[in-house]
Amino acid sequence: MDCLFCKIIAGEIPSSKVYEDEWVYAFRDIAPQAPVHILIVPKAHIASADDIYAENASFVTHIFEAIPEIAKSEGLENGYRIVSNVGSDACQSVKHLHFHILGGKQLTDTMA
Ligand code: DGP
Repeated sequence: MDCLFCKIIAGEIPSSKVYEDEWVYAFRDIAPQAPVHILIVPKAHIASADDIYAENASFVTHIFEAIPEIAKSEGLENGYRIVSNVGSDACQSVKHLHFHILGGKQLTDTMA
């Protein structure tokens, strides 16, 4: 499968790793939009939040267990934002489920 994030998970494309376990991989976004901008992805190929089912939902559970650990290690004690773009209206550019973790500054109060 020709998936950029699958290749990053496999180490075929270099990335700045922040966190990894059996289920998830987290790395720094190549074009950060905040002082801390991390992407966290499931190690299984799930195209987007539209493709989460009972059979693969445990990957998402593990993502949300890892996020607070990552936020703590990045010093985001004042808060952070989690974003997942789904489909073209949301400008999803990589078709592998990912959650942006954004923080390290006062974020705007608008999201769209
Ligand atoms: P989205 O628009 O939600 O699909 O976000 C995709 C993000 O992926 C975008 O913020 C830029 C990031 N990105 C794209 N290619 C690479 C890459 O090769 N390496 C890293 N670290 N991030 C990438």
